[in-house]
Amino acid sequence: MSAARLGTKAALGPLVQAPAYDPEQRGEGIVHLGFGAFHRAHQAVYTDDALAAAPADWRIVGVSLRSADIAREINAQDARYTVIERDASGSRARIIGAVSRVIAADPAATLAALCAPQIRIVTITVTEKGYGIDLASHAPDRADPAVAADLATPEAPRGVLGLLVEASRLRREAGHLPLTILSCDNLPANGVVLRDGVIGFARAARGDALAEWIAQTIAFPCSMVDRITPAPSAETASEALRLTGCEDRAAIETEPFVQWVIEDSFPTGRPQWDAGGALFVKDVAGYERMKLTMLNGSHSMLAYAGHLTGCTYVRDVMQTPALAALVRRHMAAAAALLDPLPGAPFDAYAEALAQRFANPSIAHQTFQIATDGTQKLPQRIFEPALLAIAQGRPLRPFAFAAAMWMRFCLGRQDDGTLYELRDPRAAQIKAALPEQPDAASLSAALHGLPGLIPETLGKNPDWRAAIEEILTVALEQGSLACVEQEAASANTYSHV
Ligand code: CS2
Repeated sequence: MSAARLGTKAALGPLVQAPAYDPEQRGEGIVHLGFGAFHRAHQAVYTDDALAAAPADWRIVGVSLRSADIAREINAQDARYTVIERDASGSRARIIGAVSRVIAADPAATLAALCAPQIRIVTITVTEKGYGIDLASHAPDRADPAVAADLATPEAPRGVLGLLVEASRLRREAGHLPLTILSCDNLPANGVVLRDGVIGFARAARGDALAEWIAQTIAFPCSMVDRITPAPSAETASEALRLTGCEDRAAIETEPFVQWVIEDSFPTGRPQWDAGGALFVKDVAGYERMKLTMLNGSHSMLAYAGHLTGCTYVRDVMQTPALAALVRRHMAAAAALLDPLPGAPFDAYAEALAQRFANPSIAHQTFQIATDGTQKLPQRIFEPALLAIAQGRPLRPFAFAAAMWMRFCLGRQDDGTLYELRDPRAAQIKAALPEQPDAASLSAALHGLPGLIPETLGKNPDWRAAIEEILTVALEQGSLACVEQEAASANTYSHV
């Protein structure tokens, strides 16, 4: 007999943690844009804890902006899904009740949800590229197709900025409470970036009055989010079945660790996310820099170096001594640039990160992390590199990460195996690549991409020399030799 589908009526296995409240008795209060695995493993879990702690109306209306699949599957399960936490000690399953329904790639229904009077918060996980904001100037990126379309027809928006601005306009007209808009993506000062993008879009699409009203009325708190969540696989679904006894086509797997640091600026109220361990602070910047440069920075480095040397998963990287040493070197170099953070010693943080990366039960693909390098490297690698130059600290670890990305951009492993370059600027990268790349021509071509590598960094002779030296070894002796030589000399360089 086939197993029952997960839902309000499904019988659960004895070891599963079910919602500690009656989800159907809680109303909606949040719209979430970008209903992917990370949201299901992170903000939705915190909201589930908040709903269990206090009887308030904060269930989430999920919005899947691009695909209809997840909405169809999860709505068929009364929006219930399984979160599986995995580590070396085993797997634990929990059913989340915090989501009320999911809207599938339907802009009109999304706008209607954003305008509903009971909604007070919009949370967002759309990845770095999903906002349509130029990250250097914080202006709406008119080359982004959704931004361009929404500027032409602001009354029928489909992109993030267009939806937020039109919803703000309509709510203002209707006299509803303004929304609080909370970005949960890995961007530095994510709330500030989003605020500037939304105000810029409002000014361009609707004029100064709406832009000013948004600037005066709407809060855009910054937040730092963290939970390593691989894309769910067929194994995730079979593990969910084993643990819950139910078929679940929206299950996700993740690590036990979870962290959320949020700027406490919610004029129209918020869930008790602190019940799930969220930390509300005045200023998120220190936490954000620590996470972006130590975790995400070393992640990007190991993704490129790992993929090129045949490590499919992050855990494989941590089993490879040379790569693991480079991960630790990178974290130490990033930590050295940070202002001290009370209560968060960076060496302990680095040690915990190394343990998390090594989690043998999490299959986090290096290729997944390697996507969208042009959107990730500025805040993860280039900004810390500039800081290292300014402070006279080691530059080499950041140059190594950048060189590995450049080598990765060639789209082939040392044995000739080809892979796809997944990046919104992939076409530009390919067009810029030299036909017969050597270290100098490859580095020059990628330094020439407009607006990517900061000019002061690109003009720094130490940076350029380090990148060319690393690329020369990678291209002439192979990626593995390059990684091994880099690790062998790491002690020397760490004092440069
Ligand atoms: C990763 C992040 O894919 C990536 O670029 O670095 O998604 C990382 O796993 C999360 O930020 C962890 O919180």
